[in-house]
Amino acid sequence: MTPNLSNNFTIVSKAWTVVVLLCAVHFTITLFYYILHPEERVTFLPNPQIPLSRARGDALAVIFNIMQATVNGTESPEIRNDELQTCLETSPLLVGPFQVQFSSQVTLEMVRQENPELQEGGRWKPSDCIGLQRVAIIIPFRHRDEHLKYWLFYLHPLLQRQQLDYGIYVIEQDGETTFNRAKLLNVGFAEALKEYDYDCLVFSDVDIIPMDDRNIYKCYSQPRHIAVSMDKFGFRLPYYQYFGGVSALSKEQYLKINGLPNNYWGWGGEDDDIFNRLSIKGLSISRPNGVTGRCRMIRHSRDAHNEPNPKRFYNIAHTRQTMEIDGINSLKYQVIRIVKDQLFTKIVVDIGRQ
Ligand code: BGN
Repeated sequence: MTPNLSNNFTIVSKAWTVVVLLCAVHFTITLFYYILHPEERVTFLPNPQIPLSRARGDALAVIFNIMQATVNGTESPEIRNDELQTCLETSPLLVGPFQVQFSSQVTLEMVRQENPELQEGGRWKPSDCIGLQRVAIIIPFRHRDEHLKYWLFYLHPLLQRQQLDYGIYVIEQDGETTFNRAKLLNVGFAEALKEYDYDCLVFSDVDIIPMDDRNIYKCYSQPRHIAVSMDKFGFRLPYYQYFGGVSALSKEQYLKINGLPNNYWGWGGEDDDIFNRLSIKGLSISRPNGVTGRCRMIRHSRDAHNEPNPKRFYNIAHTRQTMEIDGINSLKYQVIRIVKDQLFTKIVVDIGRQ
């Protein structure tokens, strides 16, 4: 190598060393600043309402979690309850319409594994914000385990994306006496409220699955009809007053109408009675639009011991006379047993007979 070239090489090599040292100093200062000024960090983060672990592909979030753990001296940064803010009015986790099909093999064990965050009894609430409402989902039930599997498979993830503080209550009618849907729903109201201070009750048939998570399973200023656009009815309301399938009432709305009727034994009419109660008390019905409100119903043959109720026509013509004496204020039942599963609370109940 000529002396000139050798000199040039030494100068370039020294310059590089200086550049590398400067970068190291800059990185160290930035790192210290980042650790010592946590308040400056949030601006770099995705929406704080999105659980950081779930904001898939966000490497910054992962680094943030690790650094936060280092600063706090803990492995997993727990957010204290008194520091939580109410979740956003519209959950950022919603995906909109999704596929619902009943052909795939679903097992309860699979659903349990896919929902590891569930508390015993099918309870869940967001960990990074306060759920908008405390919602008890009440499902009247008998001999429909096959349907319940699908319901849990689709609804648990949906309710979590909706960021609700919720619990699932399956109310099973004991014995083989004629089925009474509305009375079971009343039992669900009474039992769920013994457990937690729910402010909203969603009454859902076990065979109805929503197809869009923007159809929120919560309460509104007016009673909410949720199953407004079912495949079974050609994705439209069968009639304007229809309030069946899935509907939501706040505790106040429910008490204002003295709960639901107890005297509809067999299929049909109890949902029309509830509609009558609401309109007699001057309440109106709130509904999602026909696209957001799309639902699938699991096809099945008619259940045994749930024949069409011949008294339903007479009953719905007399709601005004019966509603004050028949409802939550006259409810009588006997709890046979309570089963706490990871996915739901099942309450087996003797509600008597017609
Ligand atoms: C109606 C039933 C409802 C049922 C809907 C949809 C009655 C009362 C007498 C007219 N009402 O006819 O209970 O939810 O169909 O299936 O039968």
